[in-house]
Amino acid sequence: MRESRLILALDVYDREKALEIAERTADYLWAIKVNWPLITGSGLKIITELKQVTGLPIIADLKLADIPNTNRMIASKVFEAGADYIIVHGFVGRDSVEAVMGLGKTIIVVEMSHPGAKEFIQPVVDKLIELANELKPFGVIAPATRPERVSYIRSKLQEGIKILTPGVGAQGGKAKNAVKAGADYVIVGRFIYGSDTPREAARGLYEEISEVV
Ligand code: NUP
Repeated sequence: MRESRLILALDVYDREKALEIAERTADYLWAIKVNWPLITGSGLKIITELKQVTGLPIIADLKLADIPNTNRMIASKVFEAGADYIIVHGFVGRDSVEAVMGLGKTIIVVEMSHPGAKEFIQPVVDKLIELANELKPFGVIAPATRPERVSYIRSKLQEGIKILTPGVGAQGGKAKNAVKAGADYVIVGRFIYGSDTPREAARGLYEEISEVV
């Protein structure tokens, strides 16, 4: 089986439900992304449990956007819990991002997938790409809802920095189009965890992506 490029966004509150969906879908995933809904619902220890149950890398999508000291304090607990990657906002400035990068593998948001991203984030995307090119994080977040923006970001981003794209399924984006535009990984939540058959939903996406890579 080809290495997966699919990341499950496990945005449920409930611990048991999260573990069950993770176990069912793990075969088709590259990683599992946890966000505030699951952390506020089940506690930080869910990161450790998900790792134990699936053996997959865990991405903590906290979109940290604070001063360096606070970012560092939060990130150190999250890495201690077993997270392999953490997502941070770039717009707060280089020092806040660097504080996190010193602790573990980091993913910087350069453009978000929702319509509101056009208001404040899209206009500064070039600066955020520049920041990423200088700091060389593991990856950046770009919108699967706007494949043309993924292509643009890919054209400006240094080789080797991965592009992770949320916005497939519930937000209207297509996995195939995001990958064709240059995404290395596709992040999918509701389309998988909201399905009656999450394993089948994950398998379908895995196969769709495999057709274009
Ligand atoms: O720009 C972003 N868009 C986005 O949807 C950055 C994100 N991190 N996300 C997250 O990806 C969002 O918070 C959710 O966890 C996931 C997408 O979920 P869904 O729309 O596939 O259900």
